[in-house]
Amino acid sequence: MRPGTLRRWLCRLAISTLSTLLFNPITARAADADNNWWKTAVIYEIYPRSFGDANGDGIGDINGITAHLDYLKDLGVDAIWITPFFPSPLVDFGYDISDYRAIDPQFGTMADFDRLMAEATKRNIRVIADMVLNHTSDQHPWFIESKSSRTNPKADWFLWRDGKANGQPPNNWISIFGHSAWQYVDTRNQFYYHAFYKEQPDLNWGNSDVRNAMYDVLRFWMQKGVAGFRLDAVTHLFEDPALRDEPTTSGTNKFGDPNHDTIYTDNLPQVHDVLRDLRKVTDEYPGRVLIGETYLNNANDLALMYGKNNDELQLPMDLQYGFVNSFDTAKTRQLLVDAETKINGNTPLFAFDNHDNPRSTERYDQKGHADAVARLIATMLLTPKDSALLYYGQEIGMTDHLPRRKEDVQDPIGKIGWPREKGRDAERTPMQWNADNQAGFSSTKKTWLPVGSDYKTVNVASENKDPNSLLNFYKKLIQLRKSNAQLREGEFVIVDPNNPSVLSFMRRTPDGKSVLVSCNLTANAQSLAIEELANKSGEVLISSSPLQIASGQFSLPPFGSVVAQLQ
Ligand code: TEU
Ligand code: CA
Repeated sequence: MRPGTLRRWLCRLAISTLSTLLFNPITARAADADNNWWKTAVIYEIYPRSFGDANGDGIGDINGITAHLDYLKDLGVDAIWITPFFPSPLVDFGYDISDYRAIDPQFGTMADFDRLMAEATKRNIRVIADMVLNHTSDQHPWFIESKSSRTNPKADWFLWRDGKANGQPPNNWISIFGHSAWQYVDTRNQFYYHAFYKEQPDLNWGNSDVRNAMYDVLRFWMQKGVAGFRLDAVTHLFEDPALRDEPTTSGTNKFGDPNHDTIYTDNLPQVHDVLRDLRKVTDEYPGRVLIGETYLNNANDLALMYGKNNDELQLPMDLQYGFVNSFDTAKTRQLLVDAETKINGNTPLFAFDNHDNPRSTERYDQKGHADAVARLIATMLLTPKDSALLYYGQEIGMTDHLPRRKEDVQDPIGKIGWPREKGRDAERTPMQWNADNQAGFSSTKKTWLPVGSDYKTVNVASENKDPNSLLNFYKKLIQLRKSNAQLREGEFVIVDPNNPSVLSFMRRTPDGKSVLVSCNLTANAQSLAIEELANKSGEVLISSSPLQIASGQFSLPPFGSVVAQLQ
C-alpha cells in the first residue's frame, strides 16, 4: 500500500458512513425524536445546597449531585435542572451571580462540573442550567464598573435614573422582595432599579451589548454540554422607559408596602424580542431547550410565551394548574383543559413544587390523608400530556420545616418580612436519604438548614425497601409514562366534565386505544359511572388503592386516583 492510501481510504469510509447516518431517514427520525426529548420529559429540580454534601461542610455541592445520579436514573428522570451554582455572594443563595462562567467554590470546581456532565450523560440524564438574565449581583464586575461613574463604558448596562428633586426615588415601584425598588449610589448621584434585592441590580436589556454578552454566556454553557436553560424571572427583563408610577391597589403586602399593579414592570412586550433572540442562540446547538419561569394569569398569556411562530420558549412553566392551592375540582379541570387545548398544540410544563413556594404537601389541605394526597398530586402531574417538573424530595413526601426563630432564618426575604413572611427556608431543607444522622445528607452536624424532623421515616432508603411507598409509586408512574403508548403520546380528552368531585380524562392514540385517569379531589369516597365509558372495563395500571372498573363504574377512596387501560 502506498503511503497515504490507508488514510485516504479511511477518510472515504468516514465520509460515506457519515452521509449514510445523515441522510438515512430512520436515523434522521431518531435524531429528531432525540432533539425533542423535552416534550415528554420528567425534569427534576435540584437545589444544590440541599441535595448532597460531598465535602462535609454542611452545604450541598456538585459532587453531592454526582454521587446520587444512580438514584435519579432509577427514579426515571430525563433531566435535572440545577438552580444557580455560579460564583455568588449568596445574598439570594446563587440568584445573585458575580461570574457567569465559573462554579462557586462552595459548590466545587469546573472539573467537578465536567465530571457531573460526563456521569450524567453516561446515564442519559441531561443537565439544565439556571440562567439569571434579569439581574446580576452588585458584586459583578459589570455593576462595579457601571456604578463607578456616569461615563464609564458600562454606564448604561444597568437601569440608572435620577431621583426626584427632594432625594426621593424616581417613582413608586417596589421590589418583589420588599420596599422601594430603587437604590441610591452617591458615585453617580443616581438610583438603580432592582426588581429583587438591592444586591441584585437589574440589567438594561435595551442595551445590545448586554444582550450579546449574555448570549455568549449561554453558548459557553452549551459548549460545556448543558441541554438547556431555565430562565429565571424572565418576564421581568423590561420596564416602562417612561417610568410611570404603578397604579396602587388596595391593602398592603407582607412587607407592609402598599399593593401595586405590575403593568409597567412585568411582562412587557419587549420580552418577546429577547425570547426570539435566545431561541436563535440555543437553536445553534441541537436538542437544547428553553424553560421559562413564567408566573402568568391565564392560558392565553402562557400561549404567547411559546411565540406567535413557535420561535420563543419551548417550555414556559405553567404555574397555574399546580398552584390552585385547594382541591377545587372545577377550577383545576378548567386550568388543565386550558393548558392542554389553548397553547397551540405546544407542550405544557406542569409543576406542583419548587424552591420558592411551600411544598404542595403544605399548600393543599390534606384533611388527614397526607399519603393519598401525595399520590394524587403525582398522578395529576405525570399523566396529562405534558412535561413534568419534580422538586427534590417531592417523590418521598418531604414536608416543610419552618425556622422557629427569626435568628434561624437564612432566606433574606424571611429576615426582611418576619413574622408575616418567614421566607423560603421551609421548602429548602436537606434531601432525606436515609435514617442516619443528618438523613445521610452530610457528615457534619451543622447543616446549613436543619434536616426535617420526619427524616427517620420519610427517606429514600426506607421507601426504596417498601414496595407500597410513595417513592415506588412515583417510579411506577414514571415508568408507565414511558412504556405506555397512550400516556406517552396519546391525545388528551376530558371526560365526565361536570363531575364536581372527580377530575377524569383519557389519553387516546389514533389506533383507538385509551387510558383513563381519574382523580378524586375530595376527602370522601366517590362512586363513578362515566357515561363515555359505558360497556368498557378497565385494567388498572396503577392506583392509590385496589379497585376494579366495570362498565365505566368504579369508586375511589378519599383523594384516590387510578390510571387504567380501557378495553
Ligand atoms: O423567582 C422569581 C419570582 O418571581 C419569585 O421570586 C417569587 O415571586 C417569590 O420567590 C415568591 O416567594 C426567581 C427565583 O426562582 C427565586 O429563587 C429568586 O429569588 C428570584 O428569581 C430572584 O432571582
Ligand atoms: Ca459541601
